[in-house]
Amino acid sequence: MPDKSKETGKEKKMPHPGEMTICEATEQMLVKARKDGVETAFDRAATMKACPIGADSACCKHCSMGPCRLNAKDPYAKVGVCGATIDTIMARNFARMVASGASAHTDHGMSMLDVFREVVNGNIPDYKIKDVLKLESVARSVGIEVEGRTQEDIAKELYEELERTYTQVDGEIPFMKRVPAKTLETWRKQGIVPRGAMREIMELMHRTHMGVDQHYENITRQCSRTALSDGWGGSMVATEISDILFGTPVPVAADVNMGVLKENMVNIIVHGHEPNLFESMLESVNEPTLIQAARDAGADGINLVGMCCSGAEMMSRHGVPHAGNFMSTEAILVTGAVDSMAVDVQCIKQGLAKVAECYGTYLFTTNPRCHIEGAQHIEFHEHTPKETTDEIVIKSISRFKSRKMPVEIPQITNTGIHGFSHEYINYMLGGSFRGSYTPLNDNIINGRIRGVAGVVGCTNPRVKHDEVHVELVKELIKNDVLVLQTGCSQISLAKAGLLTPEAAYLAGPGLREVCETVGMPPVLGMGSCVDNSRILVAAAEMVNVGGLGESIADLPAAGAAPEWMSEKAISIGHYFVASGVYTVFGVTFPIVEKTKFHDLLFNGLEQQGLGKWGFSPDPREMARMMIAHIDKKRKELGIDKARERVLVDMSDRRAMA
Ligand code: SF4
Ligand code: MSK
Repeated sequence: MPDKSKETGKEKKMPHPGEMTICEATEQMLVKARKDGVETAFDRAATMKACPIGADSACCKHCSMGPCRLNAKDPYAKVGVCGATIDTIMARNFARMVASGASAHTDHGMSMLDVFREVVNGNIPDYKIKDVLKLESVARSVGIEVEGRTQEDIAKELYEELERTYTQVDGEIPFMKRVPAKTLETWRKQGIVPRGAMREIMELMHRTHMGVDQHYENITRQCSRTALSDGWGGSMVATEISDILFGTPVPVAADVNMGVLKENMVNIIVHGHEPNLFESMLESVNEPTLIQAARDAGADGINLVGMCCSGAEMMSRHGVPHAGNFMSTEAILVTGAVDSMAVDVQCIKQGLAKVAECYGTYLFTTNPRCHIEGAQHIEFHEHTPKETTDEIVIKSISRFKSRKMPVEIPQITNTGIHGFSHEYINYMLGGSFRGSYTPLNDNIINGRIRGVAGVVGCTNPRVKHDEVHVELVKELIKNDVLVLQTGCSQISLAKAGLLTPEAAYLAGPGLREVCETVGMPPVLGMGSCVDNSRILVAAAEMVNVGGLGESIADLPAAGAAPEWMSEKAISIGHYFVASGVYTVFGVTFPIVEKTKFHDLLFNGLEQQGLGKWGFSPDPREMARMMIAHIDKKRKELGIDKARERVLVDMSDRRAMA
């Protein structure tokens, strides 16, 4: 590709793709893209320097008296034209990232709830309630009586109840019933229990308008309330309703990486976040008439593949192969083997349109919220889902027939086990009669497992793709920390081969023993980025089972998003922090150090009984910080010295009597 830095007269050597990613398939395609003269986000990140003032969040453009730029090196030297201080400006910018991220998850969850209502009312014959047990357990968890009632009755009441998550203007959202009592008590004391997601997001946008909330502590409170309405609201509803409609994941072997594309098949990729489109596409590619049409076109069949988060969800539920995470979505089109990519919402790079055009691949947008200039829009209607997906399959077959570009598919595939829902972990550890988290807590108490870490989030071309995720997770499991994963991070580790039971050999002796006994990987993949709510439910369950404190903040646990890039990631990070979890981000942290707002996020919130933020771009340092926190919590719980579980025998029982 042309080196733009030369055009502008500034000499800047473009790094070799091998310096930009550890994913060999992505590297191979980036090399090919350069040969083909095709530009990707990796190239743009290398030539476009990030704005340092924006990176520090030291600028404000909330009104036309500005934009105002403050000096990150001397943050209290200046204020904005209106007098806004660096703390106000940073808190407002940070809060707006949370508002945007939370609204993405909330709107996704609301779409799922719309589908649920229409299915329950019998208006979408193509979908039905697949998981009745999950329907009942979610209903029970929000206080709905299920005994002796019809499925339809329960579902209707559950819809009414969960709608409050979004529309309620006062009171507490339904899933507050799942929060451990002491955590909830802290939130009530702080005034951060969410009323309804729409209200919280609206209020946060209002408060961050010019001339409204100008105290960073008060802005942060509403920021926490909004983030909690995402994690325990919008995201949790999205996960639970998707499980009810399409099935709760159980472990399944699935292939990951670009080798899942097949040269002699019609390759269709679905990329985005909402499972509806993908579920319907799965039906369409199994339609005998369409399979025959593909054969008539000379193909061996139709190959459906996922990417990004809806891909992670479909892989977890159905074992659909997954071609790669966020930073591989342009690179995969360079194979020339993709006949179409259908997208819905979130993390869809506009750059895909240009790359797709270069390789004659169809790029279909399907959601009314997401059109892209240069892409074909075929709207997906929930009431007639197969009309859209059938049309996409037919167009993909026509592209296969007229493929002009040479095809080059990196022959790399990694098989792993995915689909560890909270419900399955419960069953896996305790069996069907004694399903519970007790064995997990016991193994944490006796020290075999040092603690639990959630490693999640995006990939980002500002760091070496996949490397920070992989190095961090390897370091954590080596130190006996069990890792839970979602989203693009899960795909990074799957490509590194760590989502297999055999990867236990990389774990410390305690974690390794537990993994070998249960037959589980040391890294458990739980699904997409909205499925981070599964980690919240697991954390609540660990508290409820007992022995590890009374609130989520007491748990020997930590979280990380080592290669984050999206506003959704900031919302996720903040709902984990507000829930009581120490959460470490990599790449960059969008505020200025040595300011009052920084101190509040990195220390003050913990003193209020919540969690706290941490930052390091270095995976080993990140692991050290997380492990130190886990050890601190173990000490506070009095379990810092490894203890074997004492088995109670008959003489002990007699002594107790
Ligand atoms: Fe500047 Fe204040 Fe306007 Fe922001 S709100 S742009 S700090 S004058
Ligand atoms: S897709 S939000 S890049 S995880 Fe959920 Fe991946 Fe991050 Fe998007």
